[in-house]
Amino acid sequence: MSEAVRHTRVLIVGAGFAGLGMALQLARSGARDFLILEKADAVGGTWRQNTYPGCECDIPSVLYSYSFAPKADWTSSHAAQPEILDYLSELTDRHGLGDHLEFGTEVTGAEWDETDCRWSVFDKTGREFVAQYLVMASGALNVPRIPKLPGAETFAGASMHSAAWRDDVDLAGKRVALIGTGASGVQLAPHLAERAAELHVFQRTPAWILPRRTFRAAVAASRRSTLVRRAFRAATYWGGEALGVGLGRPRLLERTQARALTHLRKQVPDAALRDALTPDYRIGCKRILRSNDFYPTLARPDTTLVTDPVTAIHPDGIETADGTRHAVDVIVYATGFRVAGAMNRMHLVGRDGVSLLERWQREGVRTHLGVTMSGMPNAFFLSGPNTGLGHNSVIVMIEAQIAHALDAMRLAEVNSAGAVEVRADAQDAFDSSLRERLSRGVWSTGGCASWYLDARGSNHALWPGSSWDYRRRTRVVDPADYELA
Ligand code: N01
Repeated sequence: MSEAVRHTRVLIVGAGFAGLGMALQLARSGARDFLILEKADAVGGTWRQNTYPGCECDIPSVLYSYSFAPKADWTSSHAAQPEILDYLSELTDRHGLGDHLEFGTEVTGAEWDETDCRWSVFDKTGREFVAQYLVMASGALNVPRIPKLPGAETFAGASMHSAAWRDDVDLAGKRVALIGTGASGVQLAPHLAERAAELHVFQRTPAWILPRRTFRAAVAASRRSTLVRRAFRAATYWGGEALGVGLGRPRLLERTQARALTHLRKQVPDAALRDALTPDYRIGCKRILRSNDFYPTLARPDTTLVTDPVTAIHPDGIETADGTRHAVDVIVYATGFRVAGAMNRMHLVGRDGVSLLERWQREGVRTHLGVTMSGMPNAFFLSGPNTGLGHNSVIVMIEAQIAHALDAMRLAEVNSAGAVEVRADAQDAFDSSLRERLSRGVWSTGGCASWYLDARGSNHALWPGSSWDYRRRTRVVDPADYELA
């Protein structure tokens, strides 16, 4: 016999940073009727999933908690993964969010019921949930991308993706390959070198790397706001967030690039190695990384940087385009994620029975502020399209999205409406200005390939401005942008 349908006012998909933040804000407003469905058996999302050695927040910790649940006692200026996960677990416990959580529940789809103004949400086992509001907080970067390399399945040793770290694989005395030198790879490399007998780093494109500044970690509550403001300004202007706009700040671009080159020169005395590590595209085009120990790792005698492209995997190692076979015992893929991975696997059907993915394939990805979508009444997306940041704290963005979604719900409530939906013309106007700004930014003009761009070269990942700008635009829900029914 099938289980009874469960009804709730707000259904949140995902118990990571975004889903928990939304739940907490609902709880703080006095709401009790909400449910969080989480496919794993614990909270934390990205910070539960990524447990690789060296995993830490690459922006200052003071920017990595919600302003409505601030943490002032980080033990390090760049908090390590366990401490961030603890923050999320504590937040869950302290605010009684556990009562609203259902673990082991993988949402596979949702369908809008026009008559009742409700979402029917289905999980993998066929269970049904009915909700007035649907909040998608399933994360943007959580489906690992492992390149399809010929022979990969024949590899005799252990292999793993950075987001599926295996503690059971002992690296001591092993020859380890690290494929990928993005944000995860750069954090991993120093720790792999410490544990392994040999480390072979396979770099396809060198990253721009700035020194990692340390800030005071724990701060008195009274000083927190000053420190947050300072760290925020630093992350915005010197971490390069403004570079997203790119052409608007050419001097800043040059200065930041010069700082990165000085960092490289200071840390890598060997000219040939330095050449191999020097990017040939404009800074900001890919995520700017911060590290003080990646370059010194590559200078270690037991570490080799390989720049020839990987062409095949053999049972005993990796082959590169120059014909060399690199004998290794373990392969670590730090090769990134599929953008919007989890959401792209869900079957979301909005008004008039239209599937969101089919519509996006036909018309392109369009949203209003990355949070709401025409044809998807009462649905809100956290970390949705074009709300990622290349270089600053994504928590600031998520917080703004939560506030916007709650405001839209309030707009419906105060008008006794059953449904709130962004108007198609408001969405089109937002999309046009977004595309225009993106076309002028460094991601379109910087001369690099990156996960920010899809197969057609369109950027559906990042916000082309500062997070202040995003906060300003999302702060107030303009009733003229929304239709009530
Ligand atoms: O993934 P990436 P990531 N052969 O896509 C390379 C967030 N994050 O997991 O540049 C060889 O950036 C690829 O090369 P190329 C953050 O938003 C945050 O590192 O495409 N190499 C690149 O070097 C970040 O942006 C934190 O030429 C191959 C690497 O793999 C996002 O997660 C920490 C290859 C992938 O880099 C993703 O970062 C960590 C191949 N066939 C991550 N295919 C924080 O601290 C791919 N590569 C908040």
